[in-house]
Amino acid sequence: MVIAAIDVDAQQTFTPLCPDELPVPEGHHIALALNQQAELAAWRILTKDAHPQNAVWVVDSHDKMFQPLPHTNADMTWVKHAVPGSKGFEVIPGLPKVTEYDHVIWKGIEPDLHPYGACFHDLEEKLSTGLIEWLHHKGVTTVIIGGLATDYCVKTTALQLQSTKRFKVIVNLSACRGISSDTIAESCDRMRSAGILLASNLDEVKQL
Ligand code: VGL
Repeated sequence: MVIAAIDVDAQQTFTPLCPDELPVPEGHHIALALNQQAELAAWRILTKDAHPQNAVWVVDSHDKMFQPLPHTNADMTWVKHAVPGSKGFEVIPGLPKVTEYDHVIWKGIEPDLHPYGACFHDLEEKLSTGLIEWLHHKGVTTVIIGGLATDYCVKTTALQLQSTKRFKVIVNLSACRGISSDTIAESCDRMRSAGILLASNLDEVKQL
């Protein structure tokens, strides 16, 4: 068994440390759980949102979010977040430096793309980021996923990896936080029915 641990978008933009961006309640409290799951793994991967501030999906206030953007490769509007060079782009306190990871994926760098999953640059899932190929090349058999947010990028990354049928995919919920309890519950149902293993804590991860 070769395990990889993936820290999905564990960035300050998705925490209360950046209230004007996309704060996920308690998003800054997952560093310890991410570090602990990484101890089980041979490889540790970080994914980071990296968005230009003038992306096509950017709106200037939170109440204009979630508006559909038809005919684009961004499904809806969001406020500016995870702009390289800003505080929100940085990983949450307590995580290793970027250079200490074995592999890093930056996503959403193009102004007209807003992917959620870490495996593809586009929503149609045609342009691989290389993550699936990297894991395969390293002989990875099991991936343990944590990060932000459970109901968006964690869910989509887990579903993309699961659909390859190449890996056992475990989502460690103690190392994740999500935006709202309704969408977290829906996301968990969706992941479970896709065959993804959901663990509520590290002990459960070890038993899977
Ligand atoms: C995310 C909403 C918008 C995430 C990214 O990382 O889960 N959520 N952009």
